[in-house]
Amino acid sequence: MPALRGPTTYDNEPPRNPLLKVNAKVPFNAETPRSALIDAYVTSVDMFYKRNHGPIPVLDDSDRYFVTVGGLVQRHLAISMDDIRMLPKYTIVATLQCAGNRRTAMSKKRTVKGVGWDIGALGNAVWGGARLSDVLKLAKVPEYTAVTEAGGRHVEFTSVDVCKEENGGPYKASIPLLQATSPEADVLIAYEMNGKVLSRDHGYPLRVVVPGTIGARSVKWLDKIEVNANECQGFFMQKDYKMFPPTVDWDNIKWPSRRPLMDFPVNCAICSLEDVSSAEWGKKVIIRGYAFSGGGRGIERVDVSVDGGKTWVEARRYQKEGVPYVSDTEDCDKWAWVLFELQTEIHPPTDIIVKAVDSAANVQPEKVETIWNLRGVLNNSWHVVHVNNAAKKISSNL
Ligand SMILES: Nc1nc2c(c(=O)[nH]1)N[C@H]1C(S)=C(S)[C@@H](COP(=O)(O)O)O[C@H]1N2
Ligand SMILES: [Mo]
Repeated sequence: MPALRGPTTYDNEPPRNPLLKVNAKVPFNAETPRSALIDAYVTSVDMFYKRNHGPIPVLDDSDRYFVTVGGLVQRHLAISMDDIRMLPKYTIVATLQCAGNRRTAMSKKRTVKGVGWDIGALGNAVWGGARLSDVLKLAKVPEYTAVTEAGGRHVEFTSVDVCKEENGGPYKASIPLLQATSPEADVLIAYEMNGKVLSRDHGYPLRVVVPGTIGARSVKWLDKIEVNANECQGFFMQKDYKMFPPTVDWDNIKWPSRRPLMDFPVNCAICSLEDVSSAEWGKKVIIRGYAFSGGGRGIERVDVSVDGGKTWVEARRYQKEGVPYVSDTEDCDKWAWVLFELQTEIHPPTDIIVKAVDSAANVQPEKVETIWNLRGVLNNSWHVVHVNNAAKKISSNL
């Protein structure tokens, strides 16, 4: 069966919500505006960020659509949508985040390469589908396999869309086989988002969802699953989405010296206020935002300062409306963000700062310059909103 290939032109893009903040038109890259991020615990599909590297494929889920499973496994197969739907269905609440989230703030320190993103290149959704571990069992790879008899250690996902970084080839990525075959890692071959059939922008008819891991590994418009000896050699694994120290720039970069990014670090951001706001002395404001950590590590606490970092108070936070976050209970959405809230008086001019601590006691770095990297990935420095004194501003204008 010939591999499906997506279009090479942008004539057939799906309709999109005009309220999204568009960062690049082609390929289409858009994020959720700050205030809309905290509208709900589960992000609506149309306001969910969209991160593409090529034109959106035009596919249907009829019997012409198959995903092949092959490589270093005992049994090779082609699975249809019906086959996938016949496997036990799981739904997980998981936050998907682009590694480039908050890149714009990093680029203000020193230029970085990549699409600019404010704080909205993430969203929280209810994903429904089959577990990758169940799909791999059909290929005779048992649960909790780190290496197959034939020496397979990585699971590579190849998509249908084509992108220029792959010289017109398909987008692809891989994850370790052990993660793929561990049921509790919750890696899904998803066909639903928020209870509805996946939309074209988000990978219809099938996408991978690798919770707790950078968005780049959750391959959309799935075409092929392959168990290989080595990790994927594609552009997005080997020449992108890696982290370098601030001393490395384009003239001294050595791509093979670093591993592909996987888990997220702890991060949080204020969504209820714009970067520079103004308020009167003594005004009460509501500080709301999201906090999230990778690898299934929960959020332990979110600290807020309204005096530029001199004193801190803990925000009230919730995993689901009314359900406090407890990392080891059944109803805990361990892959999902936490929303936080604090109502307090502020005395401008001042900086409002947030920083989170995750369940492994990881903290966020204070300054973005200490984690600056040439690709502008994983900016998880303290998030700061500057508030001017509204009264003073008005009088100085008189
Ligand atoms: N096939 C394919 N899968 C892909 C991409 C892509 O361009 N093509 N982008 C990746 C990146 S970098 C991210 S952050 C997420 C974005 O998923 P979303 O558009 O559903 O929010 O998809 C990932 N999967
Ligand atoms: Mo991404």
